[in-house]
Amino acid sequence: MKGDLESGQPTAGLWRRSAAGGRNVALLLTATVLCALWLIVDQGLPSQLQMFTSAPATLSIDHFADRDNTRPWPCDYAVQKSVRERGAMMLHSWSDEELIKRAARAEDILEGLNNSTEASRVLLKIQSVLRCKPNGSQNPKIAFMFLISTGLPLAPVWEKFFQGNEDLYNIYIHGKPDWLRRVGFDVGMGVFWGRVVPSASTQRLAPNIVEAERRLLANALLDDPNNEWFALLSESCIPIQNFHYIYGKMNETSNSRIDSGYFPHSGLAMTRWKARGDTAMLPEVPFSAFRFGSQWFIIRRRHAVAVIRDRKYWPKFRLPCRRLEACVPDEHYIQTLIDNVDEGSCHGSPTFISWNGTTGGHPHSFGVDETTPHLIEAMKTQQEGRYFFARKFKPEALNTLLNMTDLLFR
Ligand SMILES: *[C@@H]1O[C@H](CO)[C@@H](O)[C@H](O)[C@H]1NC(C)=O
Ligand SMILES: *[C@@H]1O[C@H](CO)[C@@H](O)[C@H](O)[C@H]1NC(C)=O
Ligand SMILES: *[C@@H]1O[C@H](CO)[C@@H](O)[C@H](O)[C@H]1NC(C)=O
Ligand SMILES: *[C@@H]1O[C@H](CO)[C@@H](O)[C@H](O)[C@H]1NC(C)=O
Ligand SMILES: *[C@@H]1O[C@H](CO)[C@@H](O)[C@H](O)[C@H]1NC(C)=O
Ligand SMILES: CC(=O)N[C@H]1CO[C@H](CO)[C@@H](O)[C@@H]1O
Repeated sequence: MKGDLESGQPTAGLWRRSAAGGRNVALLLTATVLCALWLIVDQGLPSQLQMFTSAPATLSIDHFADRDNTRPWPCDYAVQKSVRERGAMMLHSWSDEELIKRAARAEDILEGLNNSTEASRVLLKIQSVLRCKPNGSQNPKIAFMFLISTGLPLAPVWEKFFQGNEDLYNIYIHGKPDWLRRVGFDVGMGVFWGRVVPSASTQRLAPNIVEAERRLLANALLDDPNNEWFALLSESCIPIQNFHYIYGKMNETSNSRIDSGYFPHSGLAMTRWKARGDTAMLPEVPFSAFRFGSQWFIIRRRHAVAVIRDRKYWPKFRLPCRRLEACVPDEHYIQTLIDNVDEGSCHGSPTFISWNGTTGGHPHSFGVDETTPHLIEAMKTQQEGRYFFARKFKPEALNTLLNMTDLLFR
């Protein structure tokens, strides 16, 4: 299934049970609970729920369309639950450009930058979505954004991590469209069920990895105005601190946690900067503005918003490379953007990675035998507990890790 990205059209599809057999056929439907509710309210209830059981190729929904200004917008917990149970999330078929434009516009309204009459109506809707969140919780939340290829083998570790913190987080998953359609997620995936955002193919080292990151950020921004922190994670990643430790650490500063180094004398940094052409990054991104760091971050809402509002840096970082492996935009783009718009706010990656004895640019992957209490303890206490997450762990390490959750989440 090529062409999702090339055509600029995110996949439309639907998670549903196959009529023929017990197996789940996963088709990806693009929806936010937010948009789904808007759609439902705009078009009447409850017959429109049928929409979630068939798989239209495209849906034309105007996020801000308001066909009946006078109708109150009910906070109907049952409707929300029903939408979730069907696994539908992110019900939209917008191009990336449209998605990002809408997320930026919604943010303008939330921040009071747009106070037109139309905007105040939209704000009322956003606020009633807020009240629609489980029992009206207004807590700041962490958006856990999983950038995966073919599954979440360590999901049971995450389930334990999330347990008891339902009001304090949201989950978003970006996967390989082919795989999602073929296998996908099942209700058995617990908290991960129904959390997939419209996804498109990605290749290692290519700009489309960053497109996936921007897509995750835009969906998470739109989905819940209470999302205050945005963590990017991979399928081989585990949490190595308990939920409250991470929440508390993020809540006590206004900074983001992302690697953003400046290496004025590094040949590699210079090679990467020049990889699109000797002067291709000029004038927007002089070498002195160019930053280098790990892809894995947890950033504040204002920084996530800076990414989707950005029109200065992304057009440069998405330029084609002279050689595919030369640019690595996921190690430069967000790092450069945040450090330039908000200097000194980056404070290093939250994710422990081991480069011990590795080749080919892949970090070390811990197997069963290496996954010992000693290793976990060393990761947890490294640099006074600065790491929240660790990668990479092999799927086989799952049971060993589950056996150690007391230590992991001490
Ligand atoms: C809308 O915002 C502008 C600029 O911030 C301000 O000048 C104007 O008074 C505002 N209008 C209303 C109705 O609040
Ligand atoms: C303000 O928000 C409304 C509703 O989303 C939108 O139609 C309008 O274009 C926005 N105005 C500006 C100046 O962005
Ligand atoms: C987050 O920080 C605010 C302000 O410092 C504080 O009032 C609040 O209790 C903190 N929340 C949590 C869950 O720690
Ligand atoms: C790195 O690998 C070497 C050899 O395999 C091993 O002796 C050493 O303990 C490892 N270091 C870390 C930090 O894992
Ligand atoms: C789990 O821990 C118990 C007791 O410490 C041990 O006997 C068992 O082998 C462990 N299982 C795995 C899969 O590590
Ligand atoms: C924790 C809690 O109070 N949950 C309640 C939230 O609201 C729904 C719907 O009203 C209840 O069913 C839950 O028990």
